[in-house]
Amino acid sequence: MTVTALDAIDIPSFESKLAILDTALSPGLFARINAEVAALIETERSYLLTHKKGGTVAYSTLRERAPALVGHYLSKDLRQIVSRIVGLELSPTPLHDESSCSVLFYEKPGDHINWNYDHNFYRGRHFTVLIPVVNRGRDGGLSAACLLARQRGREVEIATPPNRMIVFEGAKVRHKVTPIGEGERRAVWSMTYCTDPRNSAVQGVARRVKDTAFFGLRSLWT
Ligand SMILES: O=C(O)CCC(=O)C(=O)O
Repeated sequence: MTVTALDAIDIPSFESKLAILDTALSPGLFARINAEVAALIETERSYLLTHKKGGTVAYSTLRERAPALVGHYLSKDLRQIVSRIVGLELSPTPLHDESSCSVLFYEKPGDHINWNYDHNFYRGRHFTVLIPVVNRGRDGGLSAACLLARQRGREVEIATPPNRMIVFEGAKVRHKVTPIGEGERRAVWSMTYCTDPRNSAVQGVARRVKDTAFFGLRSLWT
């Protein structure tokens, strides 16, 4: 078993459409994934004015360069854990969706993501899973970047130390990431799962337009 064993997990409540597991992966698997992320030097920096500043490595690149990470996204182990947390049977989202499995890099001062929902381009309900891989401040602690979520009319701060797992329904939970500071680095592995990953023609076009903004023109023909 590469993840924390399902039986050993105290399944957190998903009542607020957001749940946290303190340890996502076994130490051995986390070390392999950490090494793959460290090797992803060519990040694709995207600047979406007022929305996002930071780099994103797309699913198609990860499939070539991060086999442990992609293998784990597609594994039964992880899918079962996330399904148990949300209380629904989930599948990975399709290979042609660049957001299905990606790594977000925050590496220059000011890199951040503004308040957003993760739009759902599928027939079923759609869930986001985050596993922070790197989160390093200048003093050896965590970076200044905070993941904030709107919960019951309040902003809740969610700590993102490496190897935590945050599961939320991104289309319903508004969230943002505050800027990192000078000399800091944060890398977050982001995945999506869905109860029904089919989409209509209109949803397919909307997904391509979104991927083009985040991942570049190649998304138009994937
Ligand atoms: O970097 C993070 O903590 C996740 C950010 C994210 O998924 C988002 O804001 O849409």
